Amino acid sequence: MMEKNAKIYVAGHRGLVGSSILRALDRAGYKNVVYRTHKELDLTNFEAVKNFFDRERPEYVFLAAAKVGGIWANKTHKAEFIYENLQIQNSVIKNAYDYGVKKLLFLGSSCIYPRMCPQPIKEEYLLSGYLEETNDAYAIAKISGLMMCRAFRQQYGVDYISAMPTNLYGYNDNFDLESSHVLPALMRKIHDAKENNVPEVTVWGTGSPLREFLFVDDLADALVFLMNEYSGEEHVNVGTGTDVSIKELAQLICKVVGYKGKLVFDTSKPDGTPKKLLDVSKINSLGWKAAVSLEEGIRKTYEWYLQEYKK
Ligand code: GFB
Repeated sequence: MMEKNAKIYVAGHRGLVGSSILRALDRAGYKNVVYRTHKELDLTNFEAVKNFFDRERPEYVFLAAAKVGGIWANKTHKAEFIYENLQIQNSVIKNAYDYGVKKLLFLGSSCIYPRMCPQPIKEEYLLSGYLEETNDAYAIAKISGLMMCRAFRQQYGVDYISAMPTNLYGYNDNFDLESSHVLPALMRKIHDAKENNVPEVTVWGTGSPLREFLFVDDLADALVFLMNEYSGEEHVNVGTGTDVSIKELAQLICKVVGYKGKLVFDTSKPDGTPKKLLDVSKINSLGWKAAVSLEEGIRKTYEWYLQEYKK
């Protein structure tokens, strides 16, 4: 268990995941949390990260900093995705080791698994086939981070663990239409269409791909839970165990937003992986389950979008 006064570093605290981890730690009574903005600390700079660890000496690290994006950003900015993520991981994981961090949690993504692997996806399917082409550079970086934690654990005996979340959404998400993931992109498009009385909304791809969506506050609870309860070499999937088609997702967002127009599908845009549903029996058997339904999570996110994002 992390002691309540332990010094905890959350890397990436302004992002979707990191900001949610801060809230979860606060709820759980952890008050000695350190973080830096990107401007204050460039995590791709090994020396800067070394100085930070030397000065702050955190005891626990949540590595939630990463360059992330949706299918289009991943497909068109592969160099940045592989370079920046490898640099961030190398800097943080190695310095955590050099400065005696007690425990580190690395965050991956469900796109690390082979494109056509059996569903639902068990942890053991990692590296059993070819990756999805639209996000292979990002996936290789994330697999390297996971492997680095495993290698450090094997060689040095340190307690570094990895969690693999499914597609995430929630407060502080990226709503930029080019670089975001599907859920915030569709929320923004559907909201704008409603506001401007536009009769139709364009959805990328065929609408048939299946995706599993986890509300980010559920993820953060799972991460604090894993930090306290799990200590193993194998990574742990974090998801809800159910998926929906992109068309069904779009229809659900229309319902929450109150939009009555038509959905049209732009098949010149990629579908990506046909199905990506995590097997969550491992984390469930450890004692954690997702609590927020997709409709409830979309409602909460839309309320946040109306109040906060629009500001
Ligand atoms: O969320 P998304 O960008 O990422 O797209 P992936 C999921 C599906 O939604 C794809 C479709 O089939 C998209 O074509 N889609 C429909 C849209 N309309 C839109 C839209 O307006 N914007 C976006 N972005 N998609 C990413 C990976 O894959 O998932 C990352 O590239 C990472 O590496 C992340 O793993 C979680 O689920 O396809």
